[in-house]
Amino acid sequence: MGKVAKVLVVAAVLVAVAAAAVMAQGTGGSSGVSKQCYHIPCHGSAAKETIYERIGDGKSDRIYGYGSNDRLHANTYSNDTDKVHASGGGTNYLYVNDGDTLDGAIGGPGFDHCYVDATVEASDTCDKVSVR
Ligand SMILES: [Ca+2]
Ligand SMILES: [Ca+2]
Ligand SMILES: [Ca+2]
Repeated sequence: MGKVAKVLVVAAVLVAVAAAAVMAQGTGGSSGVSKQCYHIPCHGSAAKETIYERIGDGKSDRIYGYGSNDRLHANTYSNDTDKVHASGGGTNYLYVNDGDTLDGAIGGPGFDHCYVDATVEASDTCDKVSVR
C-alpha cells in the first residue's frame, strides 16, 4: 500500500469513528422523554419516559408506563390515591412515596423498583421495594 493510500484509510477510519460518536450522542442519553399528565388515565408509550402525576394535591391518578425503561412519578403531590402501573418490560421506577399510604405501585413483566411510603402500597409484582 502506498503512503497516500494509507493516509486515506486512516482519514476514513477517523471519520467513521467521529460519525459513530455523534450518533451515540444523538440516540443515547439517560433522560428519555419527559411527560406531564393532565388526564386520567395517563398513558405513556413504548418510548423511554419520565412521567409525572397531575399538578395539585388530592388528584388521584392512574399512570401507565408501557414498554422501555420508565420512571413514573406520583410522589409530587399527596392526599390522593394514585395507581402507577409499569404495564410493560424494561427496568421501571415507580414512585408513590408522596407522604400518604393510599397509593398503589403495580409492576409489569420487566424489573420494577417501587418506592413507597409503606409496604401496603407495593403490589407483589414489584421486584424491589424501597420504603421512603
Ligand atoms: Ca395525584
Ligand atoms: Ca401522589
Ligand atoms: Ca404514597
